[in-house]
Amino acid sequence: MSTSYAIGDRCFEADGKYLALELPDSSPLLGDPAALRQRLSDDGFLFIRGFHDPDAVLAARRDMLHRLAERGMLDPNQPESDGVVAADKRAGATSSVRGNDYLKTPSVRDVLYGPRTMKFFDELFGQAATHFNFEWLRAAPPGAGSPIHCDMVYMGRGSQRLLTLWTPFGHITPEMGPLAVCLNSHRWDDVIATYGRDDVDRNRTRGVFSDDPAELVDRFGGRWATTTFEPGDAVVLCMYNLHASLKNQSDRFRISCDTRYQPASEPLDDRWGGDPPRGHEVLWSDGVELESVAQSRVRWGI
Ligand SMILES: O=C(O)CCC(=O)C(=O)O
Ligand SMILES: [Fe+2]
Repeated sequence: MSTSYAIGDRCFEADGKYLALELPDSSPLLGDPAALRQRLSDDGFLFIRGFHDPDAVLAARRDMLHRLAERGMLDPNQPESDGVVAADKRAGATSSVRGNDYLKTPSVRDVLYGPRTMKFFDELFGQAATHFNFEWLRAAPPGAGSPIHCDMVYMGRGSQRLLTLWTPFGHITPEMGPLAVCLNSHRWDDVIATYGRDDVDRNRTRGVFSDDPAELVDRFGGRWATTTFEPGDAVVLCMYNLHASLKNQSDRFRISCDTRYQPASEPLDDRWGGDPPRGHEVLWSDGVELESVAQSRVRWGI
């Protein structure tokens, strides 16, 4: 087991100044929407063990692994249930959220949009909830990791009460590159008032706030935090929480999905509501030139 983890190109020791391998656990608040709302506003996220039915999550995982195996993505000499990536699929693979529709099985949708999940958001919003029609499904191979961002810049044209749900499909250790949240980042007003007002398609950016995870600790006073996730666990994120993922240092796919929920009565960002959803008009176009993070930082003045 390695005790050093990476976000982007920076390595951090476990449970040091930069990275905690522990997330505050909000599961005891389940069933108390007012307390959950308060915790979400205080912390910028909720980590809830047993959010989903673990058996349903494992059934969906089995279906996805089977489809990955059918496509030759898994090592045929290892148990399919381990999700070990085929040797010839490791190098240069990405964890793109596009082209993954074949993994979005009915069992996956049942977990993400079934009655248990929708009831949670109905109660949290205090009114009927709805969801986007796009699932950011990630089968992240060895070496992959997500950059530092908040979600607002990708989906901010509709309801401002939008929330993200990050669902790990299986047992995900820190070695496997899970979601990492930056504690306190939802309170950084200067960041929210500049970077947080961007729209990746309008501003032609990748949506990344910084390429240096240490900067968020040393300069802004945050701390990165993640944990070992079990089937059934989930994280609810507010739109201004800065997060990333650790780099996947294992030989397995890290399979997770992020989905979005909002009050049904509020407008939906028109990129994500259609069937099929339109998606990013600029970010996902071929050949567009995007502003670098360094250029964006000058524009934001931070
Ligand atoms: O799973 C990841 O790598 C990133 C997740 C994320 O950005 C999100 O849930 O909004
Ligand atoms: Fe995100």
